[in-house]
Amino acid sequence: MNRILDVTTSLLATVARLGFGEHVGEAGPRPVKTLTLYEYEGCPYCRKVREALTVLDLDVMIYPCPKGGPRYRKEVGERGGKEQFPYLVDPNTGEEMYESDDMTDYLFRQYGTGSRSWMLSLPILTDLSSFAASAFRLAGGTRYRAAKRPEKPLGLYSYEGSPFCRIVRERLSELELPYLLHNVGIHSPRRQEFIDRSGRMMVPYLVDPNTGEEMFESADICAYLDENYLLL
Ligand SMILES: N[C@@H](CCC(=O)N[C@@H](CS)C(=O)NCC(=O)O)C(=O)O
Repeated sequence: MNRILDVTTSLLATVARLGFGEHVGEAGPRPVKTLTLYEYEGCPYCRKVREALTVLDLDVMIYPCPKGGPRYRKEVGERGGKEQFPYLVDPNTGEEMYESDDMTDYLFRQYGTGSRSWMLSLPILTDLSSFAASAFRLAGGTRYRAAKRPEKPLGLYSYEGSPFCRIVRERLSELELPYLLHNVGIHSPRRQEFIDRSGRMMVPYLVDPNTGEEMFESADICAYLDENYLLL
């Protein structure tokens, strides 16, 4: 896709959700172990859960499950009984669940201050606006493209509402590359730690422990991922 169109449609996806998933909200207790989410970027229900994770300032291990993906879809079928996404695993409580609304409810109760944000609670409109966001992106991140499996999961500093981060998450999703998603939304207290590591506050920022590469710039990151993992 042409770069200007790519960024514009990604911005429109953020606007469709009124910028929700850009700022962190009030956080509650912090999990000791990292949560796991099976999802794919074009799925409107998965977006709601990722938004909640940004607002609650939580890291999450992402296993992308694009359509046609040979790896993690099966895993969900084996764990929960069906290949439906998103699927959340919380090793801190032993909870595993389908249903995005149950997940956002659970996350705000467990790691927030109780009730979930109104942007995730509007009857019809929440889902409709998330579908609109996916439509602006022509369901980017939905279809698997054959890729090498990395030995170690990658790392991505990101936040849900960033148009540039979305472009990278879509590519990670299409290539079915597992990654630790470090959410550093606006006003996240963890931003300083990120700046100490990377030198400045800018996302997306990719960390690849398989090659030792670390980099900013969504276009460069996508090119890097294609070059290192895409199988032609
Ligand atoms: N009510 C469920 C709906 C989930 C759902 O329909 N997910 C779709 C993706 S958007 C799915 O898993 N489709 C099967 C597939 O992708 O193979 C929720 O909110 O989590």
